[in-house]
Amino acid sequence: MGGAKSPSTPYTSPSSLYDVVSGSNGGCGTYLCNAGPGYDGPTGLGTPNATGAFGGVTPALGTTTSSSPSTTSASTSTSTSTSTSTSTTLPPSGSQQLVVNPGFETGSFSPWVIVSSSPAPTVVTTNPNTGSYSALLGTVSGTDPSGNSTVRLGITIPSGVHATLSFWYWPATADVITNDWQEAQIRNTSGNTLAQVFKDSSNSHTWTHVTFDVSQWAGTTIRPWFNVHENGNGLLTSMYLDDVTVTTN
Ligand SMILES: [Ca+2]
Ligand SMILES: [Ca+2]
Repeated sequence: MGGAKSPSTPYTSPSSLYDVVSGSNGGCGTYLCNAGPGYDGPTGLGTPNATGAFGGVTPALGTTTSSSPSTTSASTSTSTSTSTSTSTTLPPSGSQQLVVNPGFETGSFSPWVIVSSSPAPTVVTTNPNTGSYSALLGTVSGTDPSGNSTVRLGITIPSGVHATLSFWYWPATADVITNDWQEAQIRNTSGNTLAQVFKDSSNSHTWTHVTFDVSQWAGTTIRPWFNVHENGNGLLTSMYLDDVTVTTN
């Protein structure tokens, strides 16, 4: 499982919360009394959708604004008083998680795109960071191919927002970085590299968290791109990948 989650984790996991978007418990006419999309006084960020907002598994994808069981003007009416809520620091409103199938919990890649297949990337159950599945790039046993094992996303970031790429990887290698490596890049829709997020030849056998600010590409479509390169010398390299999100605020 992943490491400790910060208190801000729920704000970065809107897909894990059933946002309560309607209802009112008073007449003050502001977010303090009226539920609405995103954060508001009566309902906060919403009711949990499983435990994803707190670091666990997030089964639902994208924003969830309806079909919540037992939401709730009644249960929230006692949670808000003007004396306490006026001191609340408001989180960013309208936060959105843009990656579909971020943790491979469908058991397959779609809508991820397999770019290179030496060897073919696979969705596996042997080493998840959260949930039951993760993606495996590169080779953990057998023959060392010469080539790349690569997957990517295509993410359109809305204009004018701040956005952060977040992912976890678990690397292993018996080789050196001049031969084999694990890496992530941001590419454009032509396949050109916009940024190298990380490049390593690590044998840490540890789930490692990476965040990367992608705000500069707001209003465009980017391709978060993940690769393991091997050189065919018999010394294997691999990387498990999980919980890949792009969150706006
Ligand atoms: Ca997973
Ligand atoms: Ca090698």
